[in-house]
Amino acid sequence: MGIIKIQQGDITTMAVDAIVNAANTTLLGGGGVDGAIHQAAGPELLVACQQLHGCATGEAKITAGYQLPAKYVIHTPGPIWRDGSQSEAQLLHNSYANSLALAAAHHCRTVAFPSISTGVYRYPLAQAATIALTTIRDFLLQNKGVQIVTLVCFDQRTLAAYQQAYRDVVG
Ligand code: AR6
Repeated sequence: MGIIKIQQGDITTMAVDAIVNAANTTLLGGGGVDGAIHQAAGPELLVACQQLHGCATGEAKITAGYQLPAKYVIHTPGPIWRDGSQSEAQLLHNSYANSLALAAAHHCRTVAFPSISTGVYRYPLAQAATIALTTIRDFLLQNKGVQIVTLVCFDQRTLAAYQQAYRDVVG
């Protein structure tokens, strides 16, 4: 089984095979981690994203990392939280699972995620962390390609939520 790591930091500095971007369905950039990734990768990333013609919520698409230390960026729009009855949990699961499947298909051994949907998209943090950890754990139990998945938490509150979910889900 692979390893799950949780750390505080800036995902744009991660020297891994792939970082995941909490994008929107246009894939044309935005604020938050999406803006930070585009800024650090340089303008070629936007040009590459323009060729992808968007992405449905919960799906994932891949580009190169350009000026980032990461080789690839995997772009996935997570769900916008409404009231929990709009398939938000399934869609957030899909974002993690489809990103990991795409990483494995591109022979990535190391993958880093931000906390998808818990910023501008307002997904409740503890619930999102549990879905993230459960989906990543289940993927690593079955998949022999991806070896290390790092959850990069931008702030202390997010770090604490993912550490708690790790204790609950992984043990
Ligand atoms: N490294 C790691 N995590 C970060 C970074 C960073 N450099 N910057 C912010 N975060 P958000 P969402 C954290 O809002 O909720 C964009 O405009 C942030 O603190 O970036 O999925 C897109 O274009 C939070 O914990 O993503 C979409 O329109 C987490 O990343 C929309 O926001 C996610 O917050 C997506 O919203």
